[in-house]
Amino acid sequence: MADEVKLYAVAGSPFVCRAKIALNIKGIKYENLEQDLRNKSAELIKYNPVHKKVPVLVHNGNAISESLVIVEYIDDVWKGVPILPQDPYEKAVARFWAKFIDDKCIPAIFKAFPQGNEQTDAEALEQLQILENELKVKGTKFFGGDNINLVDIAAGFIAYWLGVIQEAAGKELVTKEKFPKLTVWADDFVNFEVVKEVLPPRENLLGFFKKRFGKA
Ligand SMILES: N[C@@H](CCC(=O)N[C@@H](CS)C(=O)NCC(=O)O)C(=O)O
Repeated sequence: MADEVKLYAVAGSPFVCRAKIALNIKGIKYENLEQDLRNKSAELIKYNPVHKKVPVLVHNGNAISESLVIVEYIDDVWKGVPILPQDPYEKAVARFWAKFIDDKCIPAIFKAFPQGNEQTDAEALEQLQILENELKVKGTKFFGGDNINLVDIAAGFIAYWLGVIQEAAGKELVTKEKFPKLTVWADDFVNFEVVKEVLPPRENLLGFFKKRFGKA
């Protein structure tokens, strides 16, 4: 019997996008179930009763929540192009950076926008500098080497959404001058075929954030 794969999603979410990239890497066909987060469906609440958030992947009736867990699940279930390193140490290192991005980087960026202050800006810049340094030390195109891996997928928010947020807020924290490696990486990431195919249109995101920041 063919696999039944459903993704509970919203179009502009960087977390949903992580799951979409992973599914695209593996070439998995799935049903995209767009959700209204202001009026959550009974199904979403049933499948993710703890957080009631998207993305939720439902594979043959089994629900998996949390985007990074979903990406790892997809990598475990479907062979083909790997998303996590095979070597246990390299795998642990990739999980470390993905967790750093979720626990430190993204929250710091959210605090710095739309306005923020000296302290929030300094905190966001400090976390981003750590990623900049990691790319410099690695000396590779992606965190994953020649190909994207879990870390690149986790950092997709920084590659794509952050630029949109900066434009919507009229505040530029990340510049080419301050973050040369991250800037080149971001460009390579958003133009990587399996990523490009699933990114939400920039105009839609910009409109969404302008409205949210009261700048529409
Ligand atoms: N840690 C979660 C975050 C997911 C998340 O924040 N999803 C947002 C959409 S971008 C959501 O569903 N929000 C609904 C809510 O907060 O009630 C993950 O990685 O999947």
